[in-house]
Parts: sequence; C-alpha cells; structure tokens
Amino acid sequence: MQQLAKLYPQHIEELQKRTRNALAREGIDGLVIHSGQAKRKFLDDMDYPYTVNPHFKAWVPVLDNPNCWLVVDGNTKPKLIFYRPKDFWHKVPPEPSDFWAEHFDIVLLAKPEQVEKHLPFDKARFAYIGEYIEVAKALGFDLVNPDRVMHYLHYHRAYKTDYELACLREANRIAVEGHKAAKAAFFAEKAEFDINQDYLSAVRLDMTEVPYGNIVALNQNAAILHNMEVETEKPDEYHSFLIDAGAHFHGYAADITRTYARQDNDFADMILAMDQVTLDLIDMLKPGVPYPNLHIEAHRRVAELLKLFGVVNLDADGIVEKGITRTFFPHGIGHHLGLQVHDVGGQFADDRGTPVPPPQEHPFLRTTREVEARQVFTVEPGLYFIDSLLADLKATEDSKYINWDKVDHFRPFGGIRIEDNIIVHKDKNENMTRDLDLN
Ligand SMILES: [Mn+2]
Repeated sequence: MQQLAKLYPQHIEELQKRTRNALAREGIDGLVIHSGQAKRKFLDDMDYPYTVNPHFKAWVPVLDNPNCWLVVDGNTKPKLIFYRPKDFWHKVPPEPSDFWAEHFDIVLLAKPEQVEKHLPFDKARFAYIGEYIEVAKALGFDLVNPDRVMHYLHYHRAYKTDYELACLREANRIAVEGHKAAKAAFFAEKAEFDINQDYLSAVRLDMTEVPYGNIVALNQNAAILHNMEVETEKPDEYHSFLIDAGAHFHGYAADITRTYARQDNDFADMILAMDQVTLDLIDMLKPGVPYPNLHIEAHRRVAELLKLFGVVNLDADGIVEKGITRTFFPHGIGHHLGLQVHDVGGQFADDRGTPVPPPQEHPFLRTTREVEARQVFTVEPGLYFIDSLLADLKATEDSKYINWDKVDHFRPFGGIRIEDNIIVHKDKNENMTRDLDLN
C-alpha cells in the first residue's frame, strides 16, 4: 500500500498530461467523467450488478460507488464529486481517506439529481465521458464521448504507469491464489461448481465482482471456449480440467488460464508441449514486433503439435497452408490487459485512432498494433477438439489428412489453453504469472 501511495502521484500526473493533449485535440476546456449509475431490471425493483466506467476508475480506485463524477482539465487539481447518500437500506461508502484522496478536491453528493450545481457552468466547453447519454443531454452536454478524445485516451492507455503495473502484479497475485485452490479442488475430484466456489473463496470475490465470468471446465467441457455454466454434479471420470479465471486489484485485471490432466498420459504430454508454446511466444514479445506475428507463429506451433501427436497426417507447413489449424485453434492469441480484461486500443495505429484491422484469415485477433515497452498483454495459445468445428472439417476435402481415431481419442479431454500475463519492458519481459510460481 505504501508503494502504491508513492507511485500514485506520477500516475495522476500522466493522466493530467493525457487529458491536456486530448483536450487540445478537441479544442475544449475539460472532461466530466461519470462513474455510472444503477440500472434497474425490467419490471423489477432490483438493479443489475454495477460496473464502473473504466475512465473513472483510471483516476480513482473506487469500483462500487455509482453517481460519482470527476471534473478534469489537465492542469488544476481534479474535482471528485463523491456520492454519499443518506440511506438506511444500503451500506453508505465512507468519506474518502485512502492514499488517493488528497489528490482531489472532493465534494460530497447526497442526491444524484443534485450534481448539476457541482458541474462546470459552461457545458459547451466540456465533454461528458460515460455511458448515460440521456443524463448527459439532460445536463446540457453536447459533446458526449467525442471520438478524438476517446481515441487519444484509448491509444495511450496501452502504456501503463508504474502505479498501474503494481496494481496488475497484485491482481495476478490474487488470481494465482485462486488458481492454486482450483487446481487442488480438481485433483480432489470436486464438481465444476465446487471448484469454482473454491476459486472465488481464495480470491475473495463473488461471481459479480470477478473481472469476467470464470471458465471452469472438466473433461469435454474444456472444448467449450466460454464454458460459463458450471455443472453442479461430479462427472463419472476425471480426464482434464481447464480454468480461465481472473481477479482485479484497484480496478486492474488479471486473466489467467491453466489446463491440467488427471492422469499421466499423452494428453498430459500435449499440455506440456503447449506450455512450451506459450513460453516461446512470450519470448517473441519485444518492442517493435507487430503483435499479429505471435498469432501467426502460434498457428505454426499448433500445426507442429498436430503432426507430432498424430492428429494430422501432413507436415506443419501443409497443415497451416490448408488452414487446418483454425479448427483446433479458433481464437486470438491474446490481447492488451489493464483496466479492462480486453483492454481498448489494441487495433489502433496511432492516437488519432487510425485502425489496424486484423489479418483477413484471423478476424478474431483483438490486438494488431506494434508491441512497445510498458504495454501489458495476455498470451494464450489453445488447442481444442471442438465437435462442431471438427464436423465442419470432416465435410471438407481436407478430411483425408485427419487421423479421426486420434481425434476421437482426444475428444474426452476437451482442449488446452495456457495463458500468462506479461509486462513488456525495454530490455526484458516480465511474466507476472510465472513469477508467482504458477506452473
Ligand atoms: Mn484472455
């Protein structure tokens, strides 16, 4: 905590600088950033779980308080309008006193509708940044999430401050605690539901608080890329376990995946081989490298394994050339990580938002921009046996290259994904996940 307090002023200084530059692009005086507000369920008197505006939590690590506002101009001390209702039904947040509080002029807001008196008078000189466009209009803002401002901020968000890197390391530390608990639960042969409970318990977050829905998959369910519906019953046999689950710290996310085999067999060997693929791809992350190079190399490496394990009777080049790897590895190799799990700005060439579209044959790739120092990525190659995609492949000419007996042998294991979180430094990579002894 002391370290965070030390790093935080420089973080605010950097956000101030980015704000100044973004405002100059747009020719306005400031930004009004709305944390968000409660969203009522249809015909109900309860709200959906609340998710804070990432532009708000970039400044203030307050994740659970709607109806807050920031007024920033890049020069003067930012103003925080902090919601503190009189409410005997719900828990009222305490007055801010954490390490970050002294960096803001704080005013307390008792009723959401009273915010106007705290906002700048001349709305034409300010832009609203947030989700609630009708609120912005009602308050008199014409500029709502203007492209030039958003593109500038989103592009620069890829470069993490030292404060952000500290938060991301801590998020990894928390998530790794969860992964260790989940691994133990798998080897104790618990049901998906109970493995998930052990994970949540270890990270001290509930299902609405984790940065994305945990993927907890036993056996063939590991072939469902987003297996979010955990089974409450135990399976008859235990073959494999895939878990993709994160955590967050002060609003910064971890996103980690591991795959385990229950027995020592050729699927266990395949996991080891994929683990090496993950590590080798991470070695490719260097300033100046286009991120899609990793994706293309991942397909080559998956092809080698398909050949090595006797799944496809072609050499690796032939497997890639015919596009067969896309049946077995149908998602992107990774993404930027930060305030959001799939952090923004991955497909920008510059801070004007010039797009870098993904290669035509890899439309799912979320990250296309060049790798630079201070950027943080996931690297997550996969190899799966997915019934629907395999059926498509079977219906093509290329079916004759596939050893279908081997495919059927591996189907009950579902698949493999191994995902680490990496900070790119000028002269080295920092694998936040492995540094914590999660193998
Ligand atoms: Mn990921």
